[in-house]
Amino acid sequence: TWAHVPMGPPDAILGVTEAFKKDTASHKINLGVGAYRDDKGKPYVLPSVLEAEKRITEKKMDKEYAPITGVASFTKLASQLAYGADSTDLKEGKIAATQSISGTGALRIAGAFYNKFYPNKTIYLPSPSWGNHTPIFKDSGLEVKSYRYYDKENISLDINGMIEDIKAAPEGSIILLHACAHNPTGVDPTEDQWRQISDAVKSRGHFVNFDAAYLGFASGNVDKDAFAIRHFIKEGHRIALCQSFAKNMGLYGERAGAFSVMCDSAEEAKKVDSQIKIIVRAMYSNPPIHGARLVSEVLGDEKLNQQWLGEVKGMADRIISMRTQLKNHLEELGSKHDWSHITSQIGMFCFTGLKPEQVERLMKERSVYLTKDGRISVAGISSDNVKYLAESIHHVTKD
Ligand code: PLP
Ligand code: TYF
Repeated sequence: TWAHVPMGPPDAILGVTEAFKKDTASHKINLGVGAYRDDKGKPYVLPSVLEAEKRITEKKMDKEYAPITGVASFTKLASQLAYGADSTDLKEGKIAATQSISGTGALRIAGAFYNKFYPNKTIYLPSPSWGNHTPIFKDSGLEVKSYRYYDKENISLDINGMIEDIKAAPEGSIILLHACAHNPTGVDPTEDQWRQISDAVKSRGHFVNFDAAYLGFASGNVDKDAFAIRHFIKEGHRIALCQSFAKNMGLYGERAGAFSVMCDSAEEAKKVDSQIKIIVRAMYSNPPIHGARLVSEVLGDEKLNQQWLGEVKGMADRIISMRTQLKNHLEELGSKHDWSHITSQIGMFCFTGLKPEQVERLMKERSVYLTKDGRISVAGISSDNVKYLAESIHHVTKD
């Protein structure tokens, strides 16, 4: 029956882990997937999350289905985190929010919602963007196009190209913006550049969907990382937002996320909410409860919330420290290249500028695994492997 089914290619990012697992070298390093590791290279369960888990267990809660749009306390707190606890739109009930199967699920609901209800079916992604964006939106029935984002030459934001492309897109297009810690480049607009982007979007009447998978991870401060989202709202944009708690709360496999749509009135939000329910019902009926309960417990308790903020900052700071060490080692080794982008980029990833042949050599000759585009997950670097990594990068870039 299935003989005609062709073999599909592996996921460009998760495929790197497959190759890494097959390597028997003891000094091998996996810098492919963006998952946080502690300085011993181990997955990290946040102590605030462990405490929340303990409290939830003690409550002996039932395992009944959540409503279609998820655990209500979770969506409320997730929205407050992004929009600000003092957001008037939130208080006035103008934001329709639903729990989602992490960030990916939020993006998929967004795609389905736009395909059904937004008149313009084209979504513009930054070039480059997270590898899953294109398949998610194509699968949702949208047309996917891109706007210039990354300037390879100068290893920086191509702000002029970006503004030009946003202005050239047909009026009322959907523009996807990474709220902070752009994946894969680690290059974010400055606050002043965000203002320019907001103006350009407004001048063409575009609709913005923010993807916020790293709130807190860019700077260690959630409010700072939510600047773009809140600035756009202040400027009168009616945005939509896809949130993930995979990274900032370390809840990867728990799949806790949210999709929210800002409406003109509470009445409009109720109608949007009713349609999101119809979309969700047909896709998976209702979301998993455990991760949402964890987030809700952490964000809803003043002390735990403070503790969590400290832990997010701890993760962000370790990543920043690894960037500095990697760059210093490369300089000490006498590398003639300019590696300043390693420390100027932010978030979990560093877009090294390594060419596909060099990436290939890193994997083959040094057992250092990363994606073909030269992106490394800085979270995979530790005090124990940073020197070896610098030597390896120097080895493939010195001539
Ligand atoms: N969006 C971006 C930009 C990401 O980097 C990721 C990966 O973490 C996601 C969305 C969604 O990931 P998840 O579905 O694990 O929350
Ligand atoms: O970019 C990353 O590495 C993360 C994790 O299919 C990820 O966003 C990667 C690939 C994928 C799902 C998540």
